[in-house]
Amino acid sequence: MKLYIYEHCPFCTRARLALGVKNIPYETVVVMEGDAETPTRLIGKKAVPILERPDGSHMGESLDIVHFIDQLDTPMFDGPANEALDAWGTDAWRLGLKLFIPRFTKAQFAELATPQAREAYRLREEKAFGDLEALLADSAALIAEMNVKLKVLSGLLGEHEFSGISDIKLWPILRSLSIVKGLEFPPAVLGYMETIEKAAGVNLLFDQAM
Ligand SMILES: N[C@@H](CCC(=O)N[C@@H](CS)C(=O)NCC(=O)O)C(=O)O
Repeated sequence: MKLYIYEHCPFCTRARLALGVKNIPYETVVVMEGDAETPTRLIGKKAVPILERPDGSHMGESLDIVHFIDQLDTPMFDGPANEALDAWGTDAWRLGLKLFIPRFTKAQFAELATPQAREAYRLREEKAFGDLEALLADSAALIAEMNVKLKVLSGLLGEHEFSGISDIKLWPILRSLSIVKGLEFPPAVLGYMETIEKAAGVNLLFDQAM
């Protein structure tokens, strides 16, 4: 199977995570930012992730892809959600975006490998989030706020291990946050992030934290 992605995209990470922890072989195809033609040809709109199924057809929507992947062998993600983790993710998402989006526009990702692609991405995010430099200038306050939330998450995680759909939603948010220098990931949160990184074969972004 082929998975069309942007490397930075948290929704794409959900699908990569599901394939990785289920040990299902797949090929990734990075769609360049600014390339509307490829996704539109495959699913009729400009969005990733896109899965090419074994029969050659294509599907979008990360959670639909995860569900499809899950049904290919013994299901892992069809149990009850962890409502506390889901609620944490919903609450942390808006603040998280303000931290990781401006950094993503400056980071090293294959979909940003040309100046045109990087500019297309910067413009897309500027349209959605406003002045990205102003968000970066506000980092200290945003980081302090997120550090409080990470402590709360640490209490929720405790001894929790990867067990289902709530992890498929939570881990990509934490991966995205790993590009933010100055965030303090409590040991329980960091352990969770690193264990899943190894199990799924999807990299965290600490090596390019800024
Ligand atoms: N609901 C979709 C959301 C996917 C999504 O928003 N993907 C972003 C990338 S992170 C995207 O493709 N944006 C449109 C664009 O590139 O213009 C899903 O869960 O798959």
